Amino acid sequence: MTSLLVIIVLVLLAVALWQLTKIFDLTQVGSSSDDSQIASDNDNNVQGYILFGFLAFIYIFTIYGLLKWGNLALHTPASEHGLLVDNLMNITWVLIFTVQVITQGLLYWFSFKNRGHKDKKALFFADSNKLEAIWSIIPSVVLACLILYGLYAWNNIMFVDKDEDVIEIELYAQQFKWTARYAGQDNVLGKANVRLIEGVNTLGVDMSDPNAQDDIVVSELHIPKGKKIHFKMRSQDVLHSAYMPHFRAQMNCVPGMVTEFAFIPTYTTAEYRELPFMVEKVANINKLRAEKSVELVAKGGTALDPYTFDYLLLCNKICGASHYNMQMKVVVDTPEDYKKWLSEKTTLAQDIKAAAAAEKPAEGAKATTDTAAAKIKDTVKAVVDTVKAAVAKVAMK
Ligand SMILES: [Cu+2]
Repeated sequence: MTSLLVIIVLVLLAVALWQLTKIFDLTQVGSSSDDSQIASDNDNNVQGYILFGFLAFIYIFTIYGLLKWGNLALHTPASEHGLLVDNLMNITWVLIFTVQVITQGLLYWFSFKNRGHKDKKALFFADSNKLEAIWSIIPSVVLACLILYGLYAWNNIMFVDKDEDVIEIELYAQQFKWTARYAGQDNVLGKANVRLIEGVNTLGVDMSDPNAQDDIVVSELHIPKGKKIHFKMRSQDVLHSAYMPHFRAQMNCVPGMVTEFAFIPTYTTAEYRELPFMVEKVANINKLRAEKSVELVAKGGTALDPYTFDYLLLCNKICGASHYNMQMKVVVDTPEDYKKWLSEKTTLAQDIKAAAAAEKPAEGAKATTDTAAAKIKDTVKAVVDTVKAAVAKVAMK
C-alpha cells in the first residue's frame, strides 16, 4: 500500500513539473525570435526531392523484386480451370499496377509542385462535382466488370452438373494429416460421422450404410488425368483448408459440414515433371541441395536427397503446432494407371474385417496367459496351506 502511495505521489509530481515547464514556455512567447521550427523554402525544396526519392525507391524495389523473385511464383496450372484463375489474376494485376502508377504519380507530382513557398498561399477549395464524378464512376465501372468476370469464373469452376460423370473422393482433415476416401464401384460415398470413429475406421464411416461397403481409405491421393474429380471435404477437429496450388484449388474444411470443389487435372505427374520450367526449377533446387550437402558432409552430417517434383495437398489454415507439415502427396496418373492403382486397394470393410480377425488370436493368447497365471497362483496357495498346516501340527505337539 505504501509503495502504491509513493508511486502515485511520484506520478503527480511528474505531472506538476510538466505543467510548470509548459507555463514557463508560455511566459516566453514573443520574447525571443527563434524561428528554427518554421520550414524555410530550402527545407520545403529538400522535402520535395526526398518525396520523389521515396517514389523512385518504391518502383525500383518493385521492379527489382519482380526480376529477382518473379520466377518463384506458381507457373503453368495443372487443371483445366487453372487458366481461368490465372487469367483473372493477371488482369487484376495489370489493372492494379496501371492505376497505382497513375494515382501515385499524380499524388507525388502535385505534392512536389505545390510544396511550401514563402510567397504562395494555399487555395481554399471546397469541392468539384466533376472531379468527384470522374473518380467515383471510373472505379465503379472497372470494379463492376472485374467482379462480373470473377463471378462468371467462380460459377464456371464451382458448378458440378448432377448428371456429370465425376469421380467422388472425400478429403478428410485432422490435426495434422489428410486422409482420402474413394467412393468405390458405386461412386457414392457412404455416410460418416465422427461419433463412429473406432479402430481402423478412423474416418467414422457408417458401415451400416450400403454405399459405404466398397469405400476405400488411403493416405496417398491418386487421380486420373482428364477426368473431373469431385472432392468433398470434412474436418475432424478445427478449421483446415485443402490447398492444391498447382491445380489452383483451395477450399476450407469446416468441422460439422461438407464443403466441395471439383477440377479436371490436365497433366500427369510425369508430364508436369517434364515441363521445361519444372526441369529448370528442379535442377536449381538440386544445385542448392548439392552445395548444402557438401557443407553438411564436411560437418559430419548426411547429404540431402535429391528433390523430385510431386503435386501436394497442403493445409492453408494455421490449425496448430504441426500445421506446417500437414500435407499429402497427390499423384496424377493416366486413366489406366489410376484404375490399376485403385484395383489393388482393399476396401474399408475388408480392412475392418482383417483388423477384427487379427484381434481374435491376440485375445486367445491373453486367455491362455490368464489361465497359466491362475494355475501358478493356485499351486502357490496349496504349498502355503500345506506349510501352514505342518507348522500348526508341530506347534500343537
Ligand atoms: Cu490444418
